[in-house]
Amino acid sequence: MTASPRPRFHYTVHARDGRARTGTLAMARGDIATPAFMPVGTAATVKGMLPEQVRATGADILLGNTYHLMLRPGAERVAALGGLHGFMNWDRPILTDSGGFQVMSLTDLRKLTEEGVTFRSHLDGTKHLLTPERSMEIQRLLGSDIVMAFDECTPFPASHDQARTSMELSMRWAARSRAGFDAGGDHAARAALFGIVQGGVYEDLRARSAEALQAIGFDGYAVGGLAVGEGQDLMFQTLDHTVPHLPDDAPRYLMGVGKPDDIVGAVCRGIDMFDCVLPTRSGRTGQAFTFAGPVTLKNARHRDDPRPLDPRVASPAAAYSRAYLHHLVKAGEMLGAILLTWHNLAFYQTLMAELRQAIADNRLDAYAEAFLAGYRGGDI
Ligand code: PRF
Repeated sequence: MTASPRPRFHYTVHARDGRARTGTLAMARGDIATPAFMPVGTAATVKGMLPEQVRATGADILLGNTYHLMLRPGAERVAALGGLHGFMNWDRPILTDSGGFQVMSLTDLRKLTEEGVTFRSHLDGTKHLLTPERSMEIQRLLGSDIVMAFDECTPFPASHDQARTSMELSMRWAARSRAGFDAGGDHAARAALFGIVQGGVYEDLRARSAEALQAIGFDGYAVGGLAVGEGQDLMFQTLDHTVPHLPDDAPRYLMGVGKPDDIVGAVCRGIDMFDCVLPTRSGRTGQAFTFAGPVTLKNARHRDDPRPLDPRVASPAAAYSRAYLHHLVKAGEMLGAILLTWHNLAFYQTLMAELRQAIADNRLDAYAEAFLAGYRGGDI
């Protein structure tokens, strides 16, 4: 008997609780347990962590960025070196963002046309053009497992008219992304393509965007254009009216979210995948996430505290006192950033595992309520 080959992309829902689901996304490079949190590895590294250490926190998949990697070290160079997986020594799935969002948030002097976005590099000022076709080519050269369509993240606030024009452009770019991805030969046969719903906070536009994407057909559906300043209430409202327009049998990904309480609320509203720089970036700036809320380690109150950060979170940081972590952060020691990054990634993965279990046990509402009470009312 030969082992059956792994699927290109197969999503199985194991259990449901309200709108939430827990499942397995099976891909050629491995399984992804959902709801999933994807650590961000923008520059072909999750800052401060070895890939096997990131894996040990429970991560099944990483996020990489078209924008950063096209500028440095260059997509063609990564391809010549065997792709992003070999380059960074991570053999499990990688999802890559398509670049438009990063162009808009990291560069000035950019120009948006029907064709795509012209911009100057934030590194050296060189001029570049990113189009749906080039974004698909770069993500193919990187060897991405989950490719994101090229979109415009509509800024907040935006009038209905602005949000409609922007969403319609993203939908035309989604069709060009589909065609560009499908022309990718071998890579298209191994990888998956996700569409991105836009439409600002407007219910009719979100519904039209979700329908336009399904008419094109994607493996998964992302909700973009949220966590851009609208606030949690409006983000949750927008999810409440967007998720019902998405197919039930495909994974749903909320891009760039978020804080632990954002994730819990979005899982309750039917989201399956997340990414955010928060655990890694906060780790480098001395902030730790715990089930009793965030802890700012620079604060003098931790100077003599012998307790570890959080008894529920297993990571090498658990061997150290808050007093020691406070000292490392105050002294600007590298180890402080490493330990806090590790702890934060372990915290996020512990939260995801607990959410998956709560859905499987049909007690998600009670779990979410207890989580929020602890997280918002915590004594730290
Ligand atoms: N589009 C893309 N990437 C993103 C976003 C988006 O709207 C967001 C919005 N939160 C984060 N990352 N392509």
